[in-house]
Amino acid sequence: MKTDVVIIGAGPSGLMLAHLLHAAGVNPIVLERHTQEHVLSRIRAGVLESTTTDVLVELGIDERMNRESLQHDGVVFADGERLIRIDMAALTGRHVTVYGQTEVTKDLIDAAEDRNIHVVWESEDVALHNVDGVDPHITYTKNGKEERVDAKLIAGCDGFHGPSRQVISAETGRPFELIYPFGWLGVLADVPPCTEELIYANHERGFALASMRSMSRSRYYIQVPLDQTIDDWPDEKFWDEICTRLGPNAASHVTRGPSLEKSIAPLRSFVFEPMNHGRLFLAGDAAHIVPPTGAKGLNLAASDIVYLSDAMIAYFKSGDEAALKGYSAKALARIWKSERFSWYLTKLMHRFPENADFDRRMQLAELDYLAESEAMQTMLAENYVGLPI
Ligand code: FAS
Ligand code: PHB
Repeated sequence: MKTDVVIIGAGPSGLMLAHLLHAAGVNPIVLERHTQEHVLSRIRAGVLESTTTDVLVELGIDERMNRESLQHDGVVFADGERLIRIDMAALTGRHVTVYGQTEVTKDLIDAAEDRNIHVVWESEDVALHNVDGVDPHITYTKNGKEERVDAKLIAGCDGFHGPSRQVISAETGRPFELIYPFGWLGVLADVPPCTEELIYANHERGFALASMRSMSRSRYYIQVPLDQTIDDWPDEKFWDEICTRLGPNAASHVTRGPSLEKSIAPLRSFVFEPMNHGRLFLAGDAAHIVPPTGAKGLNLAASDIVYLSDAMIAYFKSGDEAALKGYSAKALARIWKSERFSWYLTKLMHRFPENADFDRRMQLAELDYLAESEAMQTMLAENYVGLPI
């Protein structure tokens, strides 16, 4: 088979790219190792920048999001004593949208079926060949039969553990990585949220986050040591801990209930440079990872895809390769600024095992400054709603 673009991975990156290319008359094929059900079972991001919602609006896939999402004009930071609300709308004129990644992915999948975008689910043993040669192509196995797709361009949208980044040699590309000495235990529960806007808490026992998917479904997180598992956290113990860390004001509004999903995710900051090699272009988690503290992961994937789809469409429409050549540098400029913000918030809001008492005082002084300084609140707000694309 021959096609314009092979996209590896049907997560948000791969699906957004497939839709944008298809809408421009470029012919993509998406290869996804798992089933739709498996992809939709992953509980991940919850906060969307306008970078991401604008893609869904442009594609006309925003109807359910407009109906079911929540608009948040502010975000709250807690230091164990008080709640510090950052009025993002007043400071930046912008807001964030609360609509789970699962819902975004479902809308993209449903629309791909309606628009006959070619997605091959359960494509196994995906391998990339000659990405910098004369015949770049992909092989994979489907129902036990080996297939080959020759493509003009290849998009590596296969996440942190996918094969795309692996084909770029150490002589050609390099990683930058920081691994944090803790993880996030996340719980999803069909109970009303304890707050109307997200609360990020820095408590002496550790970080906590009160988020949501709707006004009847809550998403909570607590920082946990890396040697713990979900078996260490039965529901009641989790509810007790989240109430302690959020502080008495928020805790008084927490509704307890059975967990629908409970998982622990490790935290890392990771960037791979460059994001291209030959006819292969990386996007999303295949090229970078942020700690979820800044709610940037999914939104960075969206900005990569806006840049990459524009560049690919220019190439197929006019043969112009300039934007393809400039893709990596352009995407990395925004990626590194979001990496900084996510790293900064993670350092500010978590207890680090080696944290001396002095470090804790530095965190509390920073939060004290946040409470008093419009300049610092504006810095935080403009990063949280999303830097310009
Ligand atoms: P994804 O990982 O979502 O998708 C990659 C796709 O490629 C997957 O469907 C995978 O099955 C497929 N694939 C992999 N290998 C393949 C192969 N060999 N062949 C074919 N297909 C292959 N971000 C936030 O903003 N907030 C959060 O709270 C948050 N929480 C997260 C929790 C976890 C546990 C993880 C892992 C990530 C979290 N993220 C969060 C980040 C997350 O939302 C990502 O940024 C987002 O999924 C990026 O989308 P993709 O780049 O499409 O990568
Ligand atoms: C979520 O709702 O899953 C969520 C929200 C904000 C974050 C991280 C996760 O920073």
